[in-house]
Amino acid sequence: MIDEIFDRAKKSITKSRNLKELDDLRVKFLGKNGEISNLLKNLNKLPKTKRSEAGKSLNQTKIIVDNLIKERKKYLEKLELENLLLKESIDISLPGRNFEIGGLHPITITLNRIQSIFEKNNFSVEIGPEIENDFYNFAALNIPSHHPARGMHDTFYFDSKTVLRTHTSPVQIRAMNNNTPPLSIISLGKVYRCDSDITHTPMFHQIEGLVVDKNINFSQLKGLLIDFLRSFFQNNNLAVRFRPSYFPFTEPSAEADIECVICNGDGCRVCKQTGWLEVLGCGIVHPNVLNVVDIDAKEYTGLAFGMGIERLAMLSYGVDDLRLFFENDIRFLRQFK
Ligand code: 2U9
Repeated sequence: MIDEIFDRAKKSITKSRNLKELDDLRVKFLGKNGEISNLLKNLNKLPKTKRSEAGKSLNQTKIIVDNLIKERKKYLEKLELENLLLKESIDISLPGRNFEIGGLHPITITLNRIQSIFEKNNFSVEIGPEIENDFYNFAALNIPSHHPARGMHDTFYFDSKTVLRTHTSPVQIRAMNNNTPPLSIISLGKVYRCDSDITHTPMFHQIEGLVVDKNINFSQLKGLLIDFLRSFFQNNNLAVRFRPSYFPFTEPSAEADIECVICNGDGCRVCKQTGWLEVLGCGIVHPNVLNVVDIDAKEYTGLAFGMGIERLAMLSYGVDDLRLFFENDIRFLRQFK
């Protein structure tokens, strides 16, 4: 009987295919109610003379079956680990999953392009704080309180003296305070105005330039700006015209138009059938502004200009809706890579 059990146990242990099957066999043969354990329990039913020998042989069989199970367990564990490793292995020779490389925002690209054109002409870049005080944002720029020109700038106030800068001009005041002329600088960055509709956003980007030197005049300012506009719009024959204008910080002041880059001056929706597009403002720095920074306005002249980056980006890329720059729809941005 014990031999028959042993044979069956051995065969089924050798045939077991996984740890679960093997454990079932352990319970079947060696468990509390297993076949071998039951025989051991029933030893007392044998005649006394046979009990000892049968007990010995049963115990030996039990040990052998236990060892067979342990060996098989080791083997099956190894097999299961190998299968797992095989299943989890990755083919490192497969090509990687593509990921999209980001690009610069069109406003950043435009800022960088403008900056590099001015840097080639020996302008250096100044940056300054976006939170300004009344003095730097207004008073130093010939815009005292209650001056009607304050109405030109819809200002975000923190308190009666602290504002979000409405232009980058305060940066140039600081630069004149910290340097002695001659100087050629540009300031660029974010500016804020409390204004929001289809053509205005509460935050936009500006670039302003300032040249302070002796014996310079409006002709040089015009030449500088015409060269810049032709370089930026990549057209050496681009027509540019200057119209008189008013800014509190420059006198005389002008605005510059270029021939419409959409219709080449023929008249279209973008240029409102005029053939011209306004692109910047400029002028000779007002003597009051030079006086504030202790520069003698009789000896020195300041040439100043300013432009909105979003407008230049729209015209150079043919974008007809300002809001596209702020929505950051990836399908729009992807086109500028
Ligand atoms: C100092 C003195 C003078 C900067 C200037 C403009 C004219 C101008 C506008 C263009 C479009 C602002 O972004 S916009 O709305 N700017 O028209 N800016 S002259 O004049 C200065 C700057 C600093 C010390």
